[in-house]
Amino acid sequence: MTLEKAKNKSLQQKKDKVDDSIISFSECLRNWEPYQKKGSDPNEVRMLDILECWTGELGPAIGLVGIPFDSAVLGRKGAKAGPKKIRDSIRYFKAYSWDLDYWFGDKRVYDFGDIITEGDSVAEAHENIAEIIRKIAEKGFTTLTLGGDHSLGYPILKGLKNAHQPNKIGLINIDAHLDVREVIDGKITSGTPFRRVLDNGIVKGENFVEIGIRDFTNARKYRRYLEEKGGTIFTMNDIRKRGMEDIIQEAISIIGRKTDVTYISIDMDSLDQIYAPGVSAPTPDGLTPHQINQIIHEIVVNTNVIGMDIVELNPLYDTADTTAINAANFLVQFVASYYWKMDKEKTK
Ligand SMILES: [Mn+2]
Repeated sequence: MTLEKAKNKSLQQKKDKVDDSIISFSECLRNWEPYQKKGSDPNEVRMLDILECWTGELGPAIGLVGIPFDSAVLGRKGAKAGPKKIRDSIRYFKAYSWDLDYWFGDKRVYDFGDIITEGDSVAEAHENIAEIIRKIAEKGFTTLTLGGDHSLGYPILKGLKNAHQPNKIGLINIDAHLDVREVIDGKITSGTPFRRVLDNGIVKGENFVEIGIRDFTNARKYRRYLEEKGGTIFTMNDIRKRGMEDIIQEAISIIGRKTDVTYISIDMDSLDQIYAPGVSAPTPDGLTPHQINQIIHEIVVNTNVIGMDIVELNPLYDTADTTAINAANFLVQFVASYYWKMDKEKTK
C-alpha cells in the first residue's frame, strides 16, 4: 500500500467511526458529572442538571461539543485544555435567568463529547471536524462548540454551511484580532480562519461583522483586505464613541440583511485582559463580560442562530479560573437566550 493510500484508509476509518456514533463516546468526558448530584436543594435547578450526554436524541436543541485542539495556535499553547475547563466551570451557574425572569430547568443541552483529532495535520483535522459538525447539525442541533484555538472557525463554519445548504450565513466574530491572515507556505494558523471562510465562499464579506477589534494589534494589510471584501469592523473605539447598543443593532441588520441563518464566534481575547488572563494572546482595552452577554442575547433573539463557538481559553495562564468562568457564563447566556426565544415563539 502506498503511503497516500494508507493515509486515505486511516482517514476513511476515522470517518466510519464518526458515522457510527458521531464521536467516540469514551470521549464524552462527562467531567461535569461529579458535580451533578441532585437533591442538595430541591428548589434549585442548576445548569449542570440540564446537561446530558448525547445518546441519539434529535434536535431542535443545543448540542455541546468540545474540540481540544491547539495545533494551529499563534500565541501561547494550551487552549486544548479549554473544553474540559469550561465544562468544569458550568457548575457555578443556575438554569434561571434573573434578567429575563426565565427558568429553563426543563430544557436539555446534549453533550456530544470531544472531537479527538490527534496525529492529523491541521488541514486533515479540519476536514474531520467539519464532517462531524455537519452531522451534528443535520440531526437538528444548534451547535455550541468549545475550543481549542481559533483556527477552528473555518471547519465549524464549513460543516454548518454543508448542513444548512443552500442557506446563506451571516457571521459575527467577537475578537481583538481580525483573524484574516494569509495562509503562507500552507501554514494554517489560529490567525487565518476568517480569510479561509471568506475566500472559500462560506460567508460573503458583506455578511461578516467583527466586534472588539483593538488598536496596535492588527496589520494594515489585513484591514484593507477585509474592507475590500465588504466586511464591517467595529473597534473598541467605535464602541466607546457610539455605545454598544447602537453597534449591536447595526451588526444585527448587517448579518441578518441578506442571509437566512447566523453564527457567532467568541474569541476569549475579545475580553479585556483583566477579565481574561487565560487566553493565547492577551490584549488590553477590551470588552466587558456584560457587553459580550449583551451581544449574544441580542443576536440569538433577533436572528436565526445555527451555532456559536467559544475559543482560545488557555487554562495554563488563567488565574482563579477567571477566564474559564467567563467562558462558561457565555455558554449559559447562549443556552438561556436560545430556549427563551424558542419558548416565546411557541406561545405566539
Ligand atoms: Mn481570534
